[in-house]
Amino acid sequence: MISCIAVRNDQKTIYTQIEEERQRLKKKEQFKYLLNGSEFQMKGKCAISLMQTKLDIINTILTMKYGRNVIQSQTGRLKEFDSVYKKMQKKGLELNFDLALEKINDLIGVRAVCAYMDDIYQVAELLGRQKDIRIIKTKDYIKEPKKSGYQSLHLILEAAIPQQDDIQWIKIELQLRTAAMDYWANLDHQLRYKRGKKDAQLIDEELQQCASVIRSLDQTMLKIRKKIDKI
Ligand code: 0O2
Repeated sequence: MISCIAVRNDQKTIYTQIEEERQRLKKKEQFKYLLNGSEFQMKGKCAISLMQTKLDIINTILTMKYGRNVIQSQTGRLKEFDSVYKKMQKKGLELNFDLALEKINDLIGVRAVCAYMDDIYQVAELLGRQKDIRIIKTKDYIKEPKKSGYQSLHLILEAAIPQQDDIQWIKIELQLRTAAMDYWANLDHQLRYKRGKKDAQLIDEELQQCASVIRSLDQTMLKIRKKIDKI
């Protein structure tokens, strides 16, 4: 009799586990469907394209002002499902699309590479003056680099995207950095996935040292440019 009850309880636990797993997979599929669905993809692409046009215009204004190219390149991307999923897990968030829209700042991301450190702040300032842009948060990893050595200026902003009869404010993360910062971040990103536990601390330290070399390079180039500006 006791063993019968035990078997029944075991079965119940297995059924509960199967049901929980089924619900988890269902949530994951629903989330993927909304992220890859045409509405979010369409709005995201419009937001990227609007932001890139704004950056082009700012670059034209600053190029005319300084007689040199200020924004050297720019890219935009919509975050992939696997990357969003990992980030939500890391933040301990339930897999829910509305929650992702609220909490994950870089679902829609644009990155611009500027010539000099001070150009980054000029671009940010001109962007902040625009009526169809709201800067929600600034994360200045140039003034205060991350522990890893990472440097960039992040603007979490909302851009007004025209809809059929209205506008919708859509959140975008804009990363502004110099070419040197970009070089470091790209290699760090590549190496991060290949880094094992072995020698991890040593590698982190070496990357931090590289970041400080990059920083001093940026500062020296800026000094040289300022000297030339005065001539
Ligand atoms: P991926 O793969 O580039 O998309 P929070 O805004 O505080 O809720 P979040 O978004 O982690 O949390 O903020 P944070 O730290 O500002 O990082 C946002 C992005 O900056 C990262 O996105 C990276 O693109 C970049 N980043 C931050 N730290 C580093 C770093 O140490 N090395 C490199 N190479 N890039 C970094 P993801 O989603 O983490 O990564």
